[in-house]
Amino acid sequence: MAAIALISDEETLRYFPANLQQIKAFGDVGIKVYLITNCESDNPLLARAVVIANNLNLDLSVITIDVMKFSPQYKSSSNRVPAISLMKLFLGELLPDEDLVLYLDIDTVICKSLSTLLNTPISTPVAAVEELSTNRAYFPLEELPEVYFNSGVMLLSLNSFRALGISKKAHEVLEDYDLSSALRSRFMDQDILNYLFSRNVTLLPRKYNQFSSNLAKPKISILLDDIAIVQFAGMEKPWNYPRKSEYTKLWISYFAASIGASADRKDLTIIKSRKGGLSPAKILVPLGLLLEKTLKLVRSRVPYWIKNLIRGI
Ligand SMILES: [Mn+2]
Repeated sequence: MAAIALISDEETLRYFPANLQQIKAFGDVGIKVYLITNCESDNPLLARAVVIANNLNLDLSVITIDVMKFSPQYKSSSNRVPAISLMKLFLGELLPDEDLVLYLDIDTVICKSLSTLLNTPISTPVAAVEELSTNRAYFPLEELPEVYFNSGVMLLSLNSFRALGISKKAHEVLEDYDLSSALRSRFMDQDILNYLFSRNVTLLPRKYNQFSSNLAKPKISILLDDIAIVQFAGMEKPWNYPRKSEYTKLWISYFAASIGASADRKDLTIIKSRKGGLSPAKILVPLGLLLEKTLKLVRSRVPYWIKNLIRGI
């Protein structure tokens, strides 16, 4: 059975208990869970996560890392994907005792049992869901990948990672300034993973990684009633978006259940801001989404050579 691995920086660590609650509900009994984080080991949110995992009877191992060791130019992309997501590239090295690992982003919501997925053997280093959006077309290198997958949910053969020397390859990519800046410019890890694996990936059924933004469209959501994992990819996160979608509500219920008595004021603000009242997120996030949409529209009308030129600057 695959273990589960999540990666969190200081900012998302607050929400990690919601992931634990979901893993408890839908992962197999005895499943191993890994949290990879760059937080100080005495961070109170980390201590809280450990207590919650204990209360849930989950086998959680925390791996604290110094990211500077892995990536010399450690900073987030223009798309605000946290820089720590680059650590996905080094999971083979970070989890030397594991072969098969299900990697999950913090912004995922599990809706159904993951038993089948966790027990799926794979013959490629990566198994993931294909992205049908235009992100493949925005791949920053001239040669587009054959298949373009999303890196928010991935089943990984870490044995293959180690056999193929992926950590070393990842270091080489990150140290090549031009290649690395291009590949990290939008999604940090995702374009690098596609660069490394797009010819060597198994596609998983779409139900294992459905974008919340697609589910907001009624025609699509009707077709998909067996969704196992929803991902809040992009700006809309279940903890910062006022829209009370089915899956946002589901996330809130997990989060509220997980923190229970250990909630502090900030957690309560997160939950309360969903129930009416004005929070900065209610104004800023829709504005941000509007800006994102406008930029997308503008970008889609700009010829490719200008984009390259801008990127060059
Ligand atoms: Mn994500």
